[in-house]
Amino acid sequence: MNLPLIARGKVREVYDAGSDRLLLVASDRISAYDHVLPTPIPDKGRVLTQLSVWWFDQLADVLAAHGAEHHLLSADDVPAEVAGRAMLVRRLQMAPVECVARGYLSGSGTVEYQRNGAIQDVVLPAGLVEGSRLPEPVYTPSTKAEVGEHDEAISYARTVDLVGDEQAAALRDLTLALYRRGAEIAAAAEIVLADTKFEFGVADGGTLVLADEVLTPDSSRFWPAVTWSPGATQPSYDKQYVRDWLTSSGWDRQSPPPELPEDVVAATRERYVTAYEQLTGTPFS
Ligand code: Q0Q
Repeated sequence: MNLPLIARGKVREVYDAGSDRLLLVASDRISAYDHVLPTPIPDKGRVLTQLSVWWFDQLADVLAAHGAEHHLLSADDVPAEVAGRAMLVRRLQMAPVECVARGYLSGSGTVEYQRNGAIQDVVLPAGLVEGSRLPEPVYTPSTKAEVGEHDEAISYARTVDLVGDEQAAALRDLTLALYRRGAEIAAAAEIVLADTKFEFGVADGGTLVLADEVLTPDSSRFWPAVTWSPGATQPSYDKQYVRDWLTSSGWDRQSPPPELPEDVVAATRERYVTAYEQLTGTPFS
């Protein structure tokens, strides 16, 4: 593709598409335990791109109710070599805040809760365990780390320092509203949307614009509802086969990761396709 590369993440790239547009391209790469694995998952890029496209439509009324927009221009008008796995989007001034909403206690959130009885500046009731559903979804912003680094949790007050009172409140309120709608739709598809990360840009005049990928298994924790059981680490809807095989392979999580066996690749591809079909109610093609 002869577009200038602007940024390359673990599993995605951003290209300059000219006249204030970008091309977001999702690869078939998969990451686990902070490593990009050498074995691609066929169609992962297409499934996650088509899922974002579907979510932009599903969330349009929530965005409108908050005077916000989204950045998608087209998922069809893209170069043939990335057909189905690229989005032509509006180039935005990105807000310097990763907008995370959590509906369940997990990962770093659980560690922090066990230490402080709170997640960032939100005090939580006693007795919660790994996987517990939170009484209300919690907004836990972080700063954008350099590529390859981990995002750093920040307080709501810090977001006010970064973007001002009004935009900080708008980011929080919109993040929670979008998460609630997403969690509601996911629940109907027997998927627990445990948490998610949104990125927003700002259009001329200060309008918030939902950007990046949206409510995918790469930007969110998806758990199968049928196995949800607080008190232990929940199985990942999409990555559990990969994680379990990597653990069984004896990989030390430091050296370059091993190739995945075909059956793990096929089962993982099936998880992505099934998530798409369960959520959207339409066959993936
Ligand atoms: C923008 N990214 C993400 C990224 C590496 C994606 C820049 N509409 C936009 C967007 C979007 N989306 C971005 N910048 C300006 N306008 C998004 C984090 C990073 C690979 C893929 N980077």
